[in-house]
Amino acid sequence: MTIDYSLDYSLYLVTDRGLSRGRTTLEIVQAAVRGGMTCVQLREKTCSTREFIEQARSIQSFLKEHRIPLIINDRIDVALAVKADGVHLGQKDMPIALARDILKNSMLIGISAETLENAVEAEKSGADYIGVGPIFPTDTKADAADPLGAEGFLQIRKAVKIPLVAIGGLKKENAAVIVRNGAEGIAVVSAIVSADDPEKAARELKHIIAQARIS
Ligand code: TZP
Ligand code: MG
Repeated sequence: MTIDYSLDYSLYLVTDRGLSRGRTTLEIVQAAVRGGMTCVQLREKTCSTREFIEQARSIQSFLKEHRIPLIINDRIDVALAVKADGVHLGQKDMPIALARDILKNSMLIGISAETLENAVEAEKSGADYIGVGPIFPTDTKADAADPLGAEGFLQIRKAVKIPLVAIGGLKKENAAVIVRNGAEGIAVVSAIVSADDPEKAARELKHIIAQARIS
């Protein structure tokens, strides 16, 4: 896939306006970038197509200045329209083969995996990375599958080679074990989006990730 800057999944922010306590997506993203966030997925589950595009545009120039990839959740049309760096697809979204046919190598494709089988299949189908989760219990996603736990994540790590971004209930207290179990990235919603101080939350998580990599 062609993207002009190097991909660093280390601290992957997934947005959620409903949880951001009145702060705009741009405010959350700017704070998270100051704290060391490396990749962002814009996740808009309820708004109109037009508003989704406006949300993407509201953060895109800032992200470009900071060479941070913008990944769009679910919507290939929105990703194409705003020339995002990637799209993230769940198990019920467009099948990756069709998505790749449309996107060719113009964009990253990330796939959500809730099971080992999902992850193996995603790798076989040519995903650029896999979002694995939920790892721990979470209130953020209403229809989340059963948590995989650190051990379930490790089994997936042993089965696939492409980058894995762990998601679901991740926070300061439990991120290190997942990094040590081989995650390229830690993805969070509430730990940053709902934090009193999103910049500090991002900085602390980034530090924990860096420490876990060398321990
Ligand atoms: N996919 C699996 S769990 C999840 C998503 C989008 C939500 C993660 O949110 P949080 O607040 O980081 O637990
Ligand atoms: Mg989806």
